[in-house]
Amino acid sequence: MSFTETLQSLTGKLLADCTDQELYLALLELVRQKSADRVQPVTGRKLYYISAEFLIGKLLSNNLINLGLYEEARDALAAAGKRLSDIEEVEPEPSLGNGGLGRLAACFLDSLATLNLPGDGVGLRYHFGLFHQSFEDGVQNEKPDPWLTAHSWAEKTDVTYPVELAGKEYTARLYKLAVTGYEGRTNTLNLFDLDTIDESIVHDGIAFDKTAIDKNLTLFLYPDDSDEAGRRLRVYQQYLMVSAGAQLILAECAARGCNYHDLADYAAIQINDTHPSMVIPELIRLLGQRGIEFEEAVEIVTKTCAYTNHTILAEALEKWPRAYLDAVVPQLMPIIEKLDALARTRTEDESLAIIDKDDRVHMAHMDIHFTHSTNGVAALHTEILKNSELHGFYELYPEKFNNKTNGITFRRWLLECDPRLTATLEKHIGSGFRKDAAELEKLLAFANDEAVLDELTAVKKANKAALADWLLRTQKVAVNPDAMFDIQSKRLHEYKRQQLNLLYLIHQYYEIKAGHLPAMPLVSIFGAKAAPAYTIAKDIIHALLTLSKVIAADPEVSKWLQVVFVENYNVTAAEKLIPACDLSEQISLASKEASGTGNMKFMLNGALTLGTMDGANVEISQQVGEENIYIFGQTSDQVIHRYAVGDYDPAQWVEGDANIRRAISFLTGPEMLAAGHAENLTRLHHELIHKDWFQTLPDFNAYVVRKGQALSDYACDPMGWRRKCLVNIAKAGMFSSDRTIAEYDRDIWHLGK
Ligand code: 26Y
Repeated sequence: MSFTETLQSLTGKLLADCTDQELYLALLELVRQKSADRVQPVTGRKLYYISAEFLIGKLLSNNLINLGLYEEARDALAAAGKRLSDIEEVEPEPSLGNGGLGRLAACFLDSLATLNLPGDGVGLRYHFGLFHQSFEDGVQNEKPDPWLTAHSWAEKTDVTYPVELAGKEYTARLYKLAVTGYEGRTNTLNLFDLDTIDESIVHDGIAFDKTAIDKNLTLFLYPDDSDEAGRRLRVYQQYLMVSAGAQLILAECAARGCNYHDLADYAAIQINDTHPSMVIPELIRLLGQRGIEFEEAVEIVTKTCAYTNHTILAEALEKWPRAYLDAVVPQLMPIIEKLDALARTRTEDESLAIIDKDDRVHMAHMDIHFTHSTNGVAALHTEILKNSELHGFYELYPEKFNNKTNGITFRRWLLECDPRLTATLEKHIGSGFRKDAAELEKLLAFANDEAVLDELTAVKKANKAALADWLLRTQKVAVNPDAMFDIQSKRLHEYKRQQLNLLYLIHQYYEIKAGHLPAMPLVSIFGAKAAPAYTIAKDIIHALLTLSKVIAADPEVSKWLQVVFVENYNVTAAEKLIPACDLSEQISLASKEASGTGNMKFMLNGALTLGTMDGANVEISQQVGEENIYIFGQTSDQVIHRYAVGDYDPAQWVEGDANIRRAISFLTGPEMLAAGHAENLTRLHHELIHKDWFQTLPDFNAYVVRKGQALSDYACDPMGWRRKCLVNIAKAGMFSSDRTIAEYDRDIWHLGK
């Protein structure tokens, strides 16, 4: 049967007569059948990647590419007058993650299946993923973001497990979502849910009654935990995930012949940050029920589990008040106490204990004591863990610490989102890079080939035109496609320093007014969601939206400068923005961004990075060489030192620097107050002058200079710029998640053996 005939047999109609919705469902069904053919039996050790977030994004195109059906589907549809891109729009995005950590988990699943490794995900089937963001009157508004339509990728199963929460029994039901690999096997993302969830209890945006656990437990992905009831609900969610997950793991291993004593020969469990940490005491409890004594259970679990740390921000290292755990998971507390006592026999250092003197349970401490591996997610991050944040643990267990620099799947972040670049690359270096990303280096042979450089420029130009169309259609803004496209897209957080970019834009506004024109026009594009309760983050969004209005209303400035804030930044929007970027903003305060993965996506798509020596930017800079990246600002050592001395006073920087003073004062000046809200602007102004916890002001001048350099290189030395872009693409191979997963497997998991 031809592809067209297969699809027609699924829809029962001629393709030309089908709606996009009907075609979407037929393709979904076809992908289901084809991916089922690639399920493989498991032998030896299998990975379970447990994570509260899997930010998988839309799946149709990704699955078609991985199954080798993309071109056929596109052409069959085109022959019937249909466009695959229209059909993609029918699919709702499953936004089951907040940002980098969740997207990393999704990239890892893709690479595991591509490398033919047995590795499944374990998580939760949230009914609403991360909230839908809209801007009203310059302010972020949150609404639920449904993705579970009648036909969803996640299929209901008959498998259920009992889970006891606060002394009451609930039934966790398993849903399975097929994970395809590129020319590889099909693995599974296991998602748990309750049958009793009631979507109708959501009111006024994303508010809901937080006490009715049977109705709300998996209603939402948690965007933050700013209130007590919300934090308690997180504990409920976490335990549902790990208890059902641990039961699934034990059942699968037993079915393959495991007698539980040899669990580590059947399973490797990766704990993605501290959210799934309760899997450690839960497994010990379940092994106990199966007749294994505490001491042996601890050994088995330590051999089976490994932990990844994704942050050094103290507020994100989970510490649960013992009272919460006593209330929600009383069955775990005696085990956690025994683990605490055991840990105390290994060290006298009170700061390494699991339960501290204020009766808080340190989840990361439990992970490090009772797993065999602790890894950071970029070289600098791991060094900071070893030398400062987790130094005491490093002294106790040096052999447990290792680095696994993050990566991204090139199937989604190159083949799918940038077909033009993919085709150009294939024309010159063949298609080997699809499976072996290191082959991108072959492109270096063309670094001085003007024809190839011109082709790459034409690709970027076409991608920018496509983004301009999309912005016009979805955001109702027109942008100048001949300007430099400068993009900062990531969660809104003070440490990521969107406010530094804001101050730069105000600075440029003044410079242009004073007749100091930039080397070329700049379109500065933002995409970011702020946690609903994160006041200052929302104030930064407001300031950017207000500045955007002020500039747009000023013809003198708007010829040179435009600020665009894209609504509802998500994976789908990222796939539009990234291929069209010239300059990638990676400007976190050095030492604060564990790795970053957006930085890798932009680089791979031929953008140059303007960044600090933070996270994986350090490794990007090593790969491309300092002449092919725009680095500025304090080093992590300088930042850590400034925090240690504790004498940073932003007011002094404001006093001592006329440019800083001018930019900050503008926030509460007449133009901004006329266009925005005094409350938000005044609060941000006050925060920057009196706190500036993430040291924006010491990096301000270096940032202005470096960004000016990038603009003038782009405008005045186009050949030089294009060569730098080529080097960035060619050197992106090391940031493939295939490389990352191969390293996890080599050093930690040893799958299939
Ligand atoms: C405790 C709870 C509120 C919480 C929820 C989500 C805490 C943290 C997170 C998410 C963290 C996260 O996304 N971290 C990012 O992980 C990426 C993948 O390793 C890194 O690239 C990125 O630098 C890091 O910020």
